[in-house]
Amino acid sequence: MPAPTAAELDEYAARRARLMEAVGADGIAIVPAARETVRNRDVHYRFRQDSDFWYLTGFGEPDAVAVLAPGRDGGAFVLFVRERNKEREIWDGRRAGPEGAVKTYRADQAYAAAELDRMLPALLAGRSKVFYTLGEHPEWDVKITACVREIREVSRRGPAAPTEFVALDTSLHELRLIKTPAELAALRHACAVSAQAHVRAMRASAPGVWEWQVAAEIHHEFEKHRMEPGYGSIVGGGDNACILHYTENDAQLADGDLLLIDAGGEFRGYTADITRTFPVNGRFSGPQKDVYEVVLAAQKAAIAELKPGNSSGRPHEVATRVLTEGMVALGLLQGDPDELIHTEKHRQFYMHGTGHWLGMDVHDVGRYKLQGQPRPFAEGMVMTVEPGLYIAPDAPGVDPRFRGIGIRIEDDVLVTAAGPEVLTPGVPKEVADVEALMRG
Ligand SMILES: [Mn+2]
Repeated sequence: MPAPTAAELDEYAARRARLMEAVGADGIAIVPAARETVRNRDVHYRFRQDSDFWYLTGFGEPDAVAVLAPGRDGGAFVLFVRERNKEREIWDGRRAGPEGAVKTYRADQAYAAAELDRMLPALLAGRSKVFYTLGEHPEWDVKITACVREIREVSRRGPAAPTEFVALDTSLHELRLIKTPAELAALRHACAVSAQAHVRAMRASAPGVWEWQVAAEIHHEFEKHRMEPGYGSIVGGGDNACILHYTENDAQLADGDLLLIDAGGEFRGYTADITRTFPVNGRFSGPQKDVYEVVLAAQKAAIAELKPGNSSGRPHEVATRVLTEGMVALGLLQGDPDELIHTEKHRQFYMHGTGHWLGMDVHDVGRYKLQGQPRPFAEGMVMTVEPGLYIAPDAPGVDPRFRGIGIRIEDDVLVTAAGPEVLTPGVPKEVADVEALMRG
């Protein structure tokens, strides 16, 4: 994880201040960092910081905990971090230690992580609400709940014990849902490089090439820009495009097949999420083009709905409607589109949603519904728009020409006062533009 810039550190401080407004003087927020995960024997997976923790601190080490205690004597922002250790640092790399946490990361106070157990009772005492998401960090769940129980037992004599655990969904995750200009700058960069990676993948694709070789082109483009995949890249040729989360990427591309690529790079914590589907040999067949144009029309209609005040349920409604009308026109379904949607017949070929929030997590945080209704869009929200049609190779009662065609088109869209802004226009999606790119 890159060291934070001064501007980023200012931004993290502003985010903490905003979160503390929501937490209030009688509350406390506890946000653990990610832990390292064993890959095999004594090797770890590449470390990725927890998004909530990163959002608030910019601190890139595992096994830390951030505590935000508004009004606390000695300072509201307390970081618990790994201690410095000459021997370990020679093997595993530098550590900031408590001193670095204060100096570099602007903690008011910082302690060794091992001190948290000892200090937790004093931090929690007198706070009625604990903003902490139970169930995500089993180790901390045990410690924190045990500590609350302990305070309750002695609270007849001492300060009041917390009475409420509050998930971070309604506070921190609502902040993360609305992207700041700094977040959008990072996301725009992630989107631009990811679009470039898709262009490169289109150019590298041809009959006989292997899916993993195409994936390598994409990942090379990411790494050249100090990025990494924000999620497992999907590179699925032919029938594999009909497997929604296909990540084996181990088949050879065949002449006449389509290739579906769903891949996005992460830049300074923000990931793009782009899908394109194109012909391996550079030319759409008639049936491929027919299905593709339906998906593209659905995607454009859905994107147009991302306006402030519009229901965030609209893109899916609109996409489903256009796709279902298209399925009827192509003869994939028979009947009245409204009735087909009502009875969910469209789900045979379109079985997923049309989009999700996007940000530090590819399926980003933020509630989709308020009071049981899809929430309205607001400026600064970013959502993917990704309709598709998937006609299984053994789909019953389907014209054989359509069998095995899987198509998804996905862009990342920012809600602005002026309307939807597509952040990923750098990779073509019109039939003529895709074919021209692959000819060139
Ligand atoms: Mn997506």
